[in-house]
Amino acid sequence: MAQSKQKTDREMLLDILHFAPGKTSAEDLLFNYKDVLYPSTICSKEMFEALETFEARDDDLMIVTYPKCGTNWVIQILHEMVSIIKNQETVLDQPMIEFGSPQMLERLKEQPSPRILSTHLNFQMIPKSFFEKKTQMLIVIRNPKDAAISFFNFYKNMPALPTYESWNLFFNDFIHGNVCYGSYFNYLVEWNNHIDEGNVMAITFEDMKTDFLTQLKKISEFFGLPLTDEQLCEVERRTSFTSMKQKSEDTHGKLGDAFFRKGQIGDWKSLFNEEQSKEVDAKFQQHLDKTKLGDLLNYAKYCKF
Ligand code: PPS
Repeated sequence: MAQSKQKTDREMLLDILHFAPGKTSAEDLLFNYKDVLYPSTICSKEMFEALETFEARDDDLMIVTYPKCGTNWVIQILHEMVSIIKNQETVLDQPMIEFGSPQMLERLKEQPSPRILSTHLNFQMIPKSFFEKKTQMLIVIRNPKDAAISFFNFYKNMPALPTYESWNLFFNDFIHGNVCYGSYFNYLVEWNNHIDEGNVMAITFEDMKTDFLTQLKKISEFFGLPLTDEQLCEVERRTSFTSMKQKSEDTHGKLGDAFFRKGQIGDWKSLFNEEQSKEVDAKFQQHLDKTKLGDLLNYAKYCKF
């Protein structure tokens, strides 16, 4: 009898997210760790404690993002770059480092280099060994208004997250940091304080959308993945939104449409009212205006009605 293929840790976690017991209460689906909310189906205190002694490598390729800012896009880009360089298909088999059980971290130790790792954890929660080893870390940021809209839709379409009855209710939690992984603004402020330490580079979702090849070149140089212009064009083709959405059932199973929704800049204008827009403007002004990450976001261009 044909044996069914054993699922990877990543596939098992996608199943957990998809088959979560439906839209139960926020209390069931989220838990609080050090004053930040996390999805309880895939994150745990046990895992966060195990992560404190996680052993990073100096040749890991690490992606750090606040949710909904382009994580899966950049993961795919790095997979394509590494598979072109190694001249072999690489499999998307690695969940975010904070998902699942400590046994998954044990299995990660066996993975050959370069490991493509990612996390939504805030700066304080990132295992110290990444800084000790001077691992290259790429932070991908996106304007807060589109990130909020993307997050709202993700909550709606993800069985493992509570559903909000309205955008207004979600907005209220987003602006106060009462969503998974906490405050968008705290996340960026903390990283902004450390952006010049260690081997960190920041890029934006918006620059990737508007000047993709230049960003691909920056990413390949940052991670020391030398690619010809022709190979970069191949990566560009394989990681366009259309191409990734088409492959999403293979890469993300039944949750493909939840992860690859619209992939646009400016969708926030469809749901934000003027008052909400001004509230985000004020937060930006208070926390990020004239900071390195704030400047990189080009707020005036992407966040004004
Ligand atoms: S998650 O769940 O936090 O890991 O989500 P994340 O992958 O960080 O972000 C999801 C948003 O990124 C969009 N996306 C893309 N946009 C353009 N091109 C490509 N290739 C691409 N891949 C993913 C995805 O559609 C989500 O944004 P929205 O606005 O919801 O469409």
